Amino acid sequence: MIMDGDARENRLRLSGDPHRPLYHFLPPCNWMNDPNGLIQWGGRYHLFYQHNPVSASWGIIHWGHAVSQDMFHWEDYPVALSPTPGSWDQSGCWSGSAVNYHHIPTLIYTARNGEEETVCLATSQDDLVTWQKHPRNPILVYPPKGVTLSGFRDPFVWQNGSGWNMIIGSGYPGKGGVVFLYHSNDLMRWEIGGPLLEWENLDYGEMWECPNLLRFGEKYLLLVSVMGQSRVVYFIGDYQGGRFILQQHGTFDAGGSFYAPLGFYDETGRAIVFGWVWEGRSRAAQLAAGWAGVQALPRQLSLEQNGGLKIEPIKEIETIRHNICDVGRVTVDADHEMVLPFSGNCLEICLAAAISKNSCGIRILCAPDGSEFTEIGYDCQNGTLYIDRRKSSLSPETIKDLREAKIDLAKKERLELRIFVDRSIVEVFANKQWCLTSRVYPENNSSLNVCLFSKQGETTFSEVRCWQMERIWP
Ligand code: DQQ
Repeated sequence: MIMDGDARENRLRLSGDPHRPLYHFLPPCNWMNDPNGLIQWGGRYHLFYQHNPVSASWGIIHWGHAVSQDMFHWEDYPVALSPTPGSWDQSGCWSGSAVNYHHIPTLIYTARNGEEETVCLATSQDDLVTWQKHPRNPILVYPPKGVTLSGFRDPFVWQNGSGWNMIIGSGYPGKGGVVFLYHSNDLMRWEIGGPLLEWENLDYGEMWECPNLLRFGEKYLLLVSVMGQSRVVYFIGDYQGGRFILQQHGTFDAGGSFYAPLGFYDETGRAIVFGWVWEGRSRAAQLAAGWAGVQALPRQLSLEQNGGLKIEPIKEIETIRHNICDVGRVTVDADHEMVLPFSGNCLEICLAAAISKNSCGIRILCAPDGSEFTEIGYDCQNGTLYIDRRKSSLSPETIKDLREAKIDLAKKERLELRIFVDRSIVEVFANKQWCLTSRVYPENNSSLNVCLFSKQGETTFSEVRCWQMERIWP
């Protein structure tokens, strides 16, 4: 047992905060952003994360570390990487990945020295508890020669036969994002293989962070986080001769709060991503809370028969469900709402609704007097799924907006929603294809009611089920 005593105390100290999630991963206290170095080692899942251990704001970044058997119940480990004064990473140990190099656990990360970004490597000899930086760091110094880049960071490394590949996030200022590909035989000497994918306009920004390349049979999924647009874009296509041949692309999560995901394959071969869900309230409110940043629920990715992206929470989520309330089939009249016989702020709700010319959805975290609520709905006129947080909180410190995703239901296809509410985080999965992740901070402790609504016609919900979710923290 490595459990860090301070970590436990900090978790207990903050456990009374009504906005602190109960079944999502977050650090014991202070700041967290990107997931890093995800790897399953000897059956156990290791999650590293960008962490400022001294403040609930971004700053000099370390790698925090936690370990789990099921990706829900976590044990805090000591900080894995800290900046070394006077070295390449003295300004921060930024994002990167983890690999099993001939049975040696190895982290490959972005070292920040002022504005300079290089790639460094660290290994562990004590079962991933402490980490030693390689004496020959950095292992990659120069971006491609003769080009000006918007950044050069976030190595994602995978084994390719007897060799290794690495992709790095970058971009051309004023032109578009790019992902560079490198090859190595020993993780120490890298040769450039060229740009994996270049985007020749600014639709997707001018700097791509945290690239991931995941394989599904013959097809590949490339994820990048678009700096300045605060969104993650996915590309599906082929990978041939060191180039990504694009077939389709789009926004990975339209809720406006999900960023910098990192994917890995677990020992059963599932492709799973974690992602950073940032706060939706002022910096002052974050500092006052003493913590900031949550990891989204682990999501399993796969490709549909038709080549589309399939996204669903990992099945282990079902082990933290309890107290089901199965409402069954209900019809809500046009321009009416129906208060449901369950309530709470730590829930999973499953809904299925027939869609023709009706708009419908659910309001969660509703105050009894109607002063606060968050609405998740399908707008049949625009063909969009939305999350509306304009009335989510009476607090002036919180973001109030409406986020939407264009969704494409086949004729007679039901709208199927899985909605995870965990105090200040809401994750919506629609038809295993579209996601909306957002943060909300109701002020009123009794903003717990849930109701269905229908507009432009009645709606029959063929399934309405809810579980209370177990708290995973002390
Ligand atoms: N966060 C890290 C960078 C990465 C960014 C720094 C994405 O490595 O590009 O904390 O959120």
